[in-house]
Amino acid sequence: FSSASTLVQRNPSFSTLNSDDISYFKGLLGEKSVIQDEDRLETVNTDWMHKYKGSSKLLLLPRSTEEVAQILRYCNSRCLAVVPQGGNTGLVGGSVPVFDEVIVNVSSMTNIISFDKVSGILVCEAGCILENLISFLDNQGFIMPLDLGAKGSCQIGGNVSTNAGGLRLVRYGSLHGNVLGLEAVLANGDVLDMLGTLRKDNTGYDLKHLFIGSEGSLGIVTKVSILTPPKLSSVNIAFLACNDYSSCQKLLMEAKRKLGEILSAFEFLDTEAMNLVLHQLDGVRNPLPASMHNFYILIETTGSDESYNREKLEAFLLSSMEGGLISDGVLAQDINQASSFWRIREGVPEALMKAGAVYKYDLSLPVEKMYDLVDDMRIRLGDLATVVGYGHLGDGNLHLNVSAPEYDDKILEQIEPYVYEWTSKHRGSISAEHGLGLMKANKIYYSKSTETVQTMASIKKLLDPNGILNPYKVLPHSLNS
Ligand code: FAD
Ligand code: 2HG
Ligand code: ZN
Repeated sequence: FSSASTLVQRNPSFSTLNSDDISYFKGLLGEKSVIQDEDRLETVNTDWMHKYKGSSKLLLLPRSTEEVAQILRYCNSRCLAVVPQGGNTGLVGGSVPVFDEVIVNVSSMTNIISFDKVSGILVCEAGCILENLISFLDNQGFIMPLDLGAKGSCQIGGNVSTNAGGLRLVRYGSLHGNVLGLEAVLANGDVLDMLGTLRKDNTGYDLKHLFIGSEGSLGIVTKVSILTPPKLSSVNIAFLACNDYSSCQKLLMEAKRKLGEILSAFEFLDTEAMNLVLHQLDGVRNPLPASMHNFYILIETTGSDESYNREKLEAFLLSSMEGGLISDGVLAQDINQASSFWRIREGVPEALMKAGAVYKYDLSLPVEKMYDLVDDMRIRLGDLATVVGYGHLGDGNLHLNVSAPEYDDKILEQIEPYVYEWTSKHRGSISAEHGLGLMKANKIYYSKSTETVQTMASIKKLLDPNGILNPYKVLPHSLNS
């Protein structure tokens, strides 16, 4: 575990929970939604990686926006710090308390408020689990514009608050484009109704964007309005091998040009990532077993005409094979094979977890340079650890993971600040899609200018003057209280 106290000091202006507070919350929410049970608290105090651990004594489960508003109004007046938590699948230590913050989870808010079949606009409460929304929409003939490996646990409110990217961004773009509106509760309990369902609305500042990706530091998201694309009948998936990174890059350029509008995912993993998945996860096999390849690419196409799309994809694969860009490949023949390909790519985080200690870096970098960093890290770390590179190549997003039997300061010293400096030098982002959380709050300057960070801190002060919402996260600790 990362010991919170070595990273940051508890803000002394925050109060400590007392029995009057507990009585207040029980009166407001009822006994069942005020959780003090030790086992449940242990779970919600610990993040998905088992790397960050807080010591909260209270989990609150509001059922309505009004309850969220009353909780925050009370916490603000008492100066009690709060961590908004969703599915707790975040990977940067943002979703768990650092000290004794009160955890607020909108997991009981799971209503679908409306779905407009003409426009594809879905309005729902923030506690809806992503996979449930995917199933709901599937029945209506639509899909979510985002998909990620954590879909079975993450909540749409958490997705919006992290501005999650995921596996379909290359086709549908980010949540800044797809979220049409939201409702959020500010630290003082004020409810901001920005729950628009319009594609176009230029009436003043578009404040919803502040909440998309602000990781619970500006308000609790309670409702979301999201534009969903129709489900198209033809989906094809190819699992391909490339000998070198330069071929992966060229393949991406070709895919954008030749597959064009039907391209819906372009993901990659290197041989180390593939090895981990094969060794750590049950029932996974390499679809290209003839030999180990240096890189694997998963390409998905989605379109409305099966024969046209299949022809297009097959022609692309043939020309890529003839041009020497791919050394081997297989097209999924049925839905089971398709999901087995996805299982390999989506299984990498789980395989890394099972392998032991893991250091995660989620970087946006120019595609051309991206894999040089993985090579550099291998040289720096030698036998100390296994360096794994994979991610959303189509979006220029590298997931650099360093896996070792256990956490070791010697390893960390070889990685940081080297990775951040490297990224900054290439004008990349030190957080492409996972956020800053606790892990990278102090690293923000590698990707943002001083003036920009100051402006962020002013906005935080305006919306949350006591700094009760997700303290110690996102903004550098010097500006966070
Ligand atoms: P949590 O982890 O609970 O919280 C994340 C942050 O959002 C915290 O700062 C929290 O305070 C805040 N928050 C949560 N709910 C609310 C709310 N209602 N209001 C205000 N703030 C809130 N991420 C990607 O971007 N792309 C991926 O492809 C991807 N794949 C993943 C695969 C696996 C196996 C795992 C474990 C994680 C993956 N993630 C990915 C990271 C993670 O799933 C996402 O960040 C996700 O959006 C978090 O949602 P959550 O509901 O679990 O939020
Ligand atoms: C993914 O794309 C997730 O699989 C997790 O964003 C990335 O674990 C990681 O580094
Ligand atoms: Zn990812």
